[in-house]
Amino acid sequence: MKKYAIEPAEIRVKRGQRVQLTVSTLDVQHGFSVPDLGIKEPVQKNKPAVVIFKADRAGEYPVQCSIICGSGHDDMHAKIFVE
Ligand SMILES: [Cu+2]
Repeated sequence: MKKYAIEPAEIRVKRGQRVQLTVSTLDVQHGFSVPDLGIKEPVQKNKPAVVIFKADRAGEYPVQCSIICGSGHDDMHAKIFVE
């Protein structure tokens, strides 16, 4: 994560599979949030967040930044595709 983007913008995973993501920030603190999966983890500089989840339903899950990080905060989006 960085001001103001989440990369990669598309993450594809398999339904029913345990997924582990390591999320880091290139600048300030951000928050890795996937509301539909119940994920909300602060991501601090030099302290990557490890997020583990399993999605049982196929579909698109929006990812956003949950910590106000500046003027472009609302532009921080990505999507998890569960296939
Ligand atoms: Cu942010």
